[in-house]
Amino acid sequence: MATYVIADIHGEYEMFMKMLQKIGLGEEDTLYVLGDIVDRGPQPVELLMELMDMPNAEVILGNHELMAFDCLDFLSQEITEETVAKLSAETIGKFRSWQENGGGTTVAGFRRLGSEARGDVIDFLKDFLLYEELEVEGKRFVLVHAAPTGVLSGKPLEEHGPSELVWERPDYSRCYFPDKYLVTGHMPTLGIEDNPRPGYIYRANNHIAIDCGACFEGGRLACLCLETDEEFYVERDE
Ligand SMILES: [Mn+2]
Repeated sequence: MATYVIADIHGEYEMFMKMLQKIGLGEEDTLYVLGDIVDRGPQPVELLMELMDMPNAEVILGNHELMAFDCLDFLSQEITEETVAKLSAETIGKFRSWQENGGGTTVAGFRRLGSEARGDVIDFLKDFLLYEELEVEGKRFVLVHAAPTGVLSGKPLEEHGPSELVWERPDYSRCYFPDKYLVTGHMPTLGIEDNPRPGYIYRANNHIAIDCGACFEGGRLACLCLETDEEFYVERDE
């Protein structure tokens, strides 16, 4: 029985399937997906459908799911005079900023689905966890997409709302939880200053950063086993 964490797959369905093979995920194992499943890469909706069918996958919200969710509900409606009239400046603004952040592949995949499957995708997105706390082999972990904004100023983790957990880049020079490891995605380790191994899992001050930039040139998909601390990687051209 092993516990794995992965993050920021961003539509890289093929790389994800290779990773499942590589770690040999069994029925007794659990895979936590720390958000940003959708957008950027070529097959985000296929990836969502795959995860939906995996009984041992636990999905945690990312900023890209948050952006998608706001818009997909609207997109799945029939286009009528009434729905067009409801197209507020706010909705249009949200849609535009999502598209500027790589939402195109998610919209394309969503459009290919029938109405029942669209409903299933939206229901699935509604059920994403905001974060998870775990104890594995005596070590405690907080799994969350990005930095919990208020923790450093004393706000309890459980009082954070969705948008307070998915946007902020962690400050790796500070320790958020002295007695727990903070495992996050969101910030590709390619871009972490002073990272001796850009593009691989990064550790400092009880942080474990696992977004290794699967959808970016020079990046790869990473997965970490919490029991053994073993790191697994799938290269972009593997
Ligand atoms: Mn993110």
